[in-house]
Amino acid sequence: MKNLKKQDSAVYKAAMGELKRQQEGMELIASENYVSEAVLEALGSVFTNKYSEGYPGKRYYGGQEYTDVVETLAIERAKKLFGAEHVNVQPLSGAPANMIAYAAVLNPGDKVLGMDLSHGGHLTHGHPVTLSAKIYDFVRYKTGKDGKIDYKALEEMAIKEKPKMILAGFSAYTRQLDYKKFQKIAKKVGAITMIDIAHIAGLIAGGAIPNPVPYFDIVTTTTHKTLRGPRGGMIMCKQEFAKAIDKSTFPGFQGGPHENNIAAKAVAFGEALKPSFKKYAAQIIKNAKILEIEMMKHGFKIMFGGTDNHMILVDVFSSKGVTGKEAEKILDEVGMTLNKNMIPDDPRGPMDPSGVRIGVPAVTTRGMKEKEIRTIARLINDAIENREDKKRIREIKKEVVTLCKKFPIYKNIK
Ligand code: DSN
Repeated sequence: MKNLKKQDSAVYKAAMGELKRQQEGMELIASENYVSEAVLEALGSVFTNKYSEGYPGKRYYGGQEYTDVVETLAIERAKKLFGAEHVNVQPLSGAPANMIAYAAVLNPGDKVLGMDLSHGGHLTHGHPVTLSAKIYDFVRYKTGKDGKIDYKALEEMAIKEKPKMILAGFSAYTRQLDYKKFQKIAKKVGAITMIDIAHIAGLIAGGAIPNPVPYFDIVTTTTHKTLRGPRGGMIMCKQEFAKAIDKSTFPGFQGGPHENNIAAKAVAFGEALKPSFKKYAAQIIKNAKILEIEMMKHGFKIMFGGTDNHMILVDVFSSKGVTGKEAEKILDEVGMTLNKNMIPDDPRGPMDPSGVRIGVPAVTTRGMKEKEIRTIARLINDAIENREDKKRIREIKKEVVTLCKKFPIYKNIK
């Protein structure tokens, strides 16, 4: 960053601070990851200067010979990764991708059956504080006593409510979804199927969990979580929805796509097509399972009966008498970053809930495996149990930094 350093020391200093934080900190936020330096270079490329409203071959402005190349590459690589019939790589992120998808097939007032937020769903799946909830009528399904989605209740609800869309997907649910059941229930009531795979896209691309794309009409995702690409969104769909999705993206919601971001998506998808990404995705699953087992050994209550993906949801309040907010803060102090999270039907509020969500995609990118995950579980437990002991907290922080330095990232950035 030599030009930045010379020209704008304030921004340079902040960027270097963030770099150090990422290098020396243990990133356990389930939705975060470290992109490759090639992805960073594409993001910082001159594509950021270009307006390219429209789609490859059908743009509104001239000078598109290279934007068409990168956007087509991103589309073709995504099609290959997910076996999708149609792909739109222009959505700026996950929340806009979901709004674009709803608007493509729904009318104001239409009913959508989506997952309850405290049971692992997502804000953009119709939480009352969002615009989508003001436009569409969301009704919610939940998990059952065994921690898994209660598909029987979901079916009964679908029959009663007759939604225009059944929406699958989550940001904190940890079990494998039964794609066929969603498809069967939707067929029974004549609903469109949509799934938001933002969290699990990389696991699907790497073949570590089953691919929902054949079973759903519309599939939205972000590209920056397990998929390890730049911050952005994407929509895949069956051919019959292609026109509606493209029109809803542009000109419906967005103007000029961010082609630097699309170039970086193409690079990330190229990486995900390599055999090494399969190994990465498989290791994420192994690491999350070990984390679940180790955390249980340390006396933590794991929600949903365990994990089949990249994260666990832990009820720290009933396990250790510490709230999610307090746990997040104490772990921040030792350099372990995660987020407080509601547990199903949480008796506490969203700003200070009972749980924390812990994900392993970022530490797995660093190369951490089973042995390090055991250490991570021990350090989390140590920090929470010794939260009043300032000396012990300082020692844990040192251990965290030492472990992170053994698995360096971004060695060439300065
Ligand atoms: N903020 C992302 C997450 O943490 O799940 C998605 O909204």
